[in-house]
Parts: sequence; C-alpha cells; structure tokens
Amino acid sequence: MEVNTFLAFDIGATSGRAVVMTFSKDQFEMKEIHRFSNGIMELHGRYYWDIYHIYKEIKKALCYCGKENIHLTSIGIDTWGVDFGLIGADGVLLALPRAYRDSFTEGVPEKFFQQRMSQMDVYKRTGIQIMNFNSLFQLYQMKEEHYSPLEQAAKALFIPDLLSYLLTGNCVCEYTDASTAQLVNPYTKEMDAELLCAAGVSTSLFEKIVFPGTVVGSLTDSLSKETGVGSIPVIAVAGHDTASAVAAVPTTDRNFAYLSSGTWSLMGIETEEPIISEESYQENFTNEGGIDGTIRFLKNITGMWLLERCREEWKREGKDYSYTELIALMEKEAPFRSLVNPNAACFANPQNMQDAISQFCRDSNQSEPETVGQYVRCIFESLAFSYRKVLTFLKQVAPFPIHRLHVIGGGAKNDFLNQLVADVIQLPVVAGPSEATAVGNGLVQARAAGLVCDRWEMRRFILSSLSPQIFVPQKEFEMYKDAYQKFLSLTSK
Ligand code: LFR
Repeated sequence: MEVNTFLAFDIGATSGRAVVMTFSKDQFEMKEIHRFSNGIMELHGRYYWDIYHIYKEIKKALCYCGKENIHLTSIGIDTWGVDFGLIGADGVLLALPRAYRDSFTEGVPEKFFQQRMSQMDVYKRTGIQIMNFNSLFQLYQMKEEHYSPLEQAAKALFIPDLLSYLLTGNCVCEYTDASTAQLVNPYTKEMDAELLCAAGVSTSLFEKIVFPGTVVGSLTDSLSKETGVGSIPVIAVAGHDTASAVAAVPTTDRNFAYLSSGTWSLMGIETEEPIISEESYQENFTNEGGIDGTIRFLKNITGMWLLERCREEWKREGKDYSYTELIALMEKEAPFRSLVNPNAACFANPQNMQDAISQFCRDSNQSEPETVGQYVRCIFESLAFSYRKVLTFLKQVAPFPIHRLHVIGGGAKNDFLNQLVADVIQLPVVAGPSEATAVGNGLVQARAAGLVCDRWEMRRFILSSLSPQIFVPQKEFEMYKDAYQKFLSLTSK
C-alpha cells in the first residue's frame, strides 16, 4: 500500500509544533515530533518575533526526521496572520519581523482614515475587520516612522511565506495569510493597488498571490544535507493558521459555525461569497480567505489569551496550575460573580492580566475576582457569552441555517467550557480535532500530492480518522438570561 508522509509546522504566538501525518488508503495518523515555545521579544521598546529561533526549531524537527529515516513527501508551514518580514533587493532579511502586539499601531487606523482613506472605503474594499495591528496599518505606521528596514525593502513576506523562503530561497505570497493583511480584494483575490498606495508602499512589495497547494520550492541544498531529509518540496498550505483549522472542520455539510479556540477565539461561518454589508461593518466582522476560494466570515474574540497570561503570572508566583487544577478550583466558585468584555482594549497586552480584569470589574461596578477559581470562572463565562453574542449575529446573516458549533483547536479539549457553551448557545457543540490546524495543514499537502480532491473529501478523511466529541445542551437558557443581559450591557459600544 502506498504511504505518504507530510510534515506540518503549526506555529502559534505562544508555541509551535511539528506534526508528522502519515496517510494510507482513506485514513491518516498523526504524531507530534517536536514542540517549542514562541513569544514576542522586547528590544528597545519594540516587540519582535525571533524568527531565527523559529527557524532553528524547524531545523530540529527536520533533523529528527532525517535521523529517524522518515521519508517526507512534503513540508507545509502555517502561522498567525498579519505580521511580515522585510527582504532587501539582495535577498537579505533586513530585520526581525515586528509583532502585532506591539502598541506601535495604537490609534493608527483613526489617523489612516482621516488622512488617507475612509474607514467605510477600506472595509468595502477588503471586507476585513478593522484591527489596529492589520498589516495595512503596520505598513502605514512604519512609513510614517521612516522605519529603516521598510525604507530599504524590496519585498515583504508574511510569516509562513518568510519561513518557507528561509527554507527554499523562493518567495511567494499565499492567499489565506495575505487576506488577513487588509490589503486584498476578496472578490478578485488580488492585492488592492490603491490601498497599498494609500499605505505609502509600492505594489511590487508583495509577490503575486498564490493559492494553498502551490509548491514554493525545494529545501536548499545545504538544508537538505544538514538535516538529512533530502531535497523535499515545501508547499504553501493555507498559511494562515485559522484557515488551516477551518479546513479541518469534521463535517459533511455546510450548516455549521466554527470556533477555532486557542490564544484567540475565532468564530464564524464558511461562505462561498464575502458578506460585506452595513451590519457586518458595524459589527466589525471579517471576510478572510479560506481554501477552495471560500470566505471565512468571522469575528476575532480575545480567547484563552486572558487565561494564558494569568497562568504566566501565577507561574511567576510559583504556582504552575494545570488546566485540570484550574477547572477544579473554578468549580468551587459561584457562577456569574463577575464578567468582562474579552474584546475590551485593556486586555490586548496589559502589564498584568489579573489587574486588568480587576480594573474592568471595578469600573463596571462588579465584585473583583479574589481567587484563582474566580478569575477562571470570570474568563470562561465571559467567553461563553461572547460566543452567544457572535452566534446570534451569524445566524442573522448566514445564507444557510446553523445547526451546530464545531469547536476546533486546543480549546476543544476543555470539556467544561464545551458543555457551558452548548448550554449558553442552545446548540450542540462538536469538539475536535484539537490539532485542527496541523490536520488542515497536512491535508492541503495531501491534496497537493493528489490524495484528496477538495475540502469535502478532506473533511470526510478527517471523520474517518478522528472521532469528535458531542456536547448537547443540558440546561435551559432561562437560567443564563440575567447574567447574559448584564454581559450585553458590558459589551455595548
Ligand atoms: C490566530 C490568528 C488570528 C489572527 C491573529 C493575529 O492565531 O492568526 O486568526 O487574527 O492570530 O494574526
């Protein structure tokens, strides 16, 4: 039987992993072979990604494959969106890529709308939610600051493309990741020259867009030798991690909403056409690019970031809680004591997350959380209510009825939250795969190798290889009504 093996690198803002996916007949198996930490790095008041650290970790995984004689068919890389590296005319990486959590773009969209193009026009052209860290605003602000790497740059490469470039020496601009930049027209799927001009950069800064499944090139000779894996192709997968995750929703029909749950909670629907309307503009929903030319109509909700940051703080105090311990502590506490709006600007990158949560509660006349369990409860309940709010809007605009919510990504492992969400949204929650991003990444490689033909076949493959868990609502919404009203009052603009 023919066996194909793909190596999927899924690199998030806090950690990265290398997963080997072995395909035989109509099933696949997955094995995580390497995991490493990632994070933003402060240098002279600016925040960067240490791309060389990521590169070295990628090499470690390749060396492991070389040593273990794992014969790879191809490699694919997905990462978070919007950030990019700048390359000089001679191919040199000019600086570490700046990180989207750097506050350098705070207030920049407002300036851009005033001086360059109206907010409505930007939204109509791109369908992308306004977030200050979008590449459009990063580029504009870098220009304003005369940021020297941009002054000298011949090319900008989004992070997955940048890593593929380091591995192969070839440059591409992959569509799903480019779509997060707020520079792409979602109908033509090409860069919008007027937007680039408004940001002050040349249209030649970006390569022509390619679609998931395109071969970027082969590993450089020196890497092939050093790692021992040989001259294997690097595929431009759905380079945006959320697009890879959505590709891996285990479903056979379109009647679903998804929640890609990790550092961010990305909640939306998959559509054939963009939804760009007065309402989507008001609610700041985004139309990012998916595989097979689909649109990911979704909203960013600040997700486990709130808890991840609290956990780091508790760790610094010497208490390294596991998720199981946190949930046990939370279960001892009364529900709905305090709620926050996870998307409030104060949670984007605070000095101290617990202080930010307490401050939010004080400002909204609520009791501040006092124990670890109370913080966890506050975060989970606020997230569940955010999901209900977003789903209510999705139901209004979806061109099809929504029958269930698929929770994919690391958050799918949180049974407590899955059940709470099912109760709060009054729809079944289908949880898993928790490694959806790596699965989507590997399946796009499998498609490039001719093993599957489209996203529906990819999804059938997932269903026959993995079994998602289903949580049906067990409580009436009536019992959440008052708390939900309170939550809505905290999130109204
Ligand atoms: C998730 C994600 C989101 C994007 C955010 C910043 O990892 O890719 O989809 O909005 O990171 O790029």
